[in-house]
Amino acid sequence: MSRKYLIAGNWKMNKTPADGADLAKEIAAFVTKDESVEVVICPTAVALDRVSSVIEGSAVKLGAQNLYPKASGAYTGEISAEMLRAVFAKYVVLGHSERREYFGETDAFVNEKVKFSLENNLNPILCIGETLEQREADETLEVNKTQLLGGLEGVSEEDMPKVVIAYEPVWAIGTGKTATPEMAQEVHAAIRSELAAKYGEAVAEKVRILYGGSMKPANADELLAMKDIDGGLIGGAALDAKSFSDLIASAR
Ligand code: 3PY
Repeated sequence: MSRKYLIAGNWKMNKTPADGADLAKEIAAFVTKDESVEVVICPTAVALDRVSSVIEGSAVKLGAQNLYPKASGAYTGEISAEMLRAVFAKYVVLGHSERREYFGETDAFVNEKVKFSLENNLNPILCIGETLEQREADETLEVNKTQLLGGLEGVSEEDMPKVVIAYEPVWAIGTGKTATPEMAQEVHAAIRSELAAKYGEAVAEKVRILYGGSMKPANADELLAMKDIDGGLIGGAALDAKSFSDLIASAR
């Protein structure tokens, strides 16, 4: 497989800038310059600048947790792509289920953000995933297909290698429950085949599909062993240097 594993820490609304800087320092010390795994950390907006300074010159990359799809202006509380680039962010998490659930983000809005991030040289990590109710109603593949294709509407074939997909079953987020490797692989394979149908096999083979939802050192090896799982978008286990470095080690 030619895809490089990606381990991305989604810190959510945790860590002050000072605490984030301490954690980033520990992570940067662990990640080597010739790292076989791509490592990204996504602090809160107020910690981005400080964390960026700490990881400067290391192999750790910076990601943001959101952006607003307009260049600038009267959008109180929002953050632009230019601001993210100014702190050297490379990635941006978009469409996380928490944003869909608590902030009413729709596929159409997530799609605007995905396109805007690509136009502004930021790599989107597009999150998709079904709820427990949807899984129990046997709608898993359909729901993920709708969110995937909705989020990628109008994204060109040339841009696709810059896009990362994160499959995060909502019922496995913050619950301690994880999809079994086989359950996750089934959805990852379906995502890749949707990508192949839309963009062709060669493009689909290049796109990294991360698993998210209570990925931790105890289950990472078996998840990462699956053919179509190319890394993880990590929640709680990314907040601790030891568990995050164990996850990186699992991906090496
Ligand atoms: C989790 O693992 O809890 C996540 O939501 C990662 O984004």
